[in-house]
Amino acid sequence: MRIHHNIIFIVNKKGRAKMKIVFRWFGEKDDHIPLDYIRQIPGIYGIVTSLYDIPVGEIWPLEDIKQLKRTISEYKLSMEVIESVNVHEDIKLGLPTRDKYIKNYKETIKNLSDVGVKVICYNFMPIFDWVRTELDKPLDDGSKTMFYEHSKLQKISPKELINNILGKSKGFSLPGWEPERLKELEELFKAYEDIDELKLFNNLVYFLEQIIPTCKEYDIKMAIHPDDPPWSLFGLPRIITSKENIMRMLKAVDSEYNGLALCTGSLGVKTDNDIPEMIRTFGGMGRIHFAHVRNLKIIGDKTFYETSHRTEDGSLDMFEIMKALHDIDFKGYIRPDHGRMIWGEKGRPGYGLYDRALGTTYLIGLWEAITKMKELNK
Ligand code: DNO
Repeated sequence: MRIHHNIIFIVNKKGRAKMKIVFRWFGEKDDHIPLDYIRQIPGIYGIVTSLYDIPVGEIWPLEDIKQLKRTISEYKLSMEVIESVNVHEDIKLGLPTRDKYIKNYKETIKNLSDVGVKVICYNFMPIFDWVRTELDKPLDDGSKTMFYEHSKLQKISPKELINNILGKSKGFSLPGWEPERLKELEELFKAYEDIDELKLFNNLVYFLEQIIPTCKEYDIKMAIHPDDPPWSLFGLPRIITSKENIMRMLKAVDSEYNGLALCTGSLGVKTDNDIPEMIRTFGGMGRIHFAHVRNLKIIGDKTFYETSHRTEDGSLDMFEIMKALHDIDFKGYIRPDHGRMIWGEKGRPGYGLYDRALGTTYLIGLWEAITKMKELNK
């Protein structure tokens, strides 16, 4: 009877856990992991993906979106989260041409709503997206992982960083490191010379003020991804790095459609970011629409590597993170995030199958345990 009761507690009418577990996939052409494998991971609800060959700023054609959805649906997986619809640099820079790109962004929102997309993940980081100094650092157990060392970054130029990273990508495209985005590096750095944090923030607010009414009309929630890592790189401003500036951004356009993709790994490398507390605050406001959950080990000042998802392996307490999500009754989308390369897998750095699948089952295990402990303690 008790077991029966607990099952009712954790699943909704359609028999799914309340949080929806999704898995990032890079499309048939560019992902070494078949959808058929992903659907075999216990508890997977859907796929998080993107149209990778549409240049940033252009409208995503409805037919291409439908095709992508058909491919994913064949495996009985949902496609309700897009990561990412990237924001054109002219919008971040606040150039007069931004209005054209914002108009296009709205068209893309409409087209995505047509196939049932519910959340768009995006970021507002100048030039670079996520940054690491090494993609395949060997760990003691023989696995390989991504590593960041700020002192090393300070000694190299942006160009050297790009060569190091793209040279190690094993032929896979890396999200945020699209060559066309990086080819005009010098001009871009010049354009950002007089953009400080406040100007960048104002440009973000301008963008949101324009698009949020469209999101509301088409029922698509925006989820901004925090800056990874959450500090300035090469003198470029970064503005989604802490509880205070995330709150400022949410308040500036105060709509549930203006939300957050809470990424534990991005925010968690700064020790004064209390992730469970952020989850309670922003989740309590109904503004976390998507969560990326992973662990990492801080080994020095602005120096860290990515670990397995397990609490003992890293610096973040995964139980506390999942408990905070549970306490706010999180019903949004959650995905395991970067994993190490294990068992000889050759794949896109951070996005192998095996370690992310292990991460998924670990998160599900924590969720189930928290649910049942709460029931027992009632
Ligand atoms: C890296 C990812 C990011 C993320 C974007 C969202 O692995 O977490 O590239 O997808 O910042 O726009």
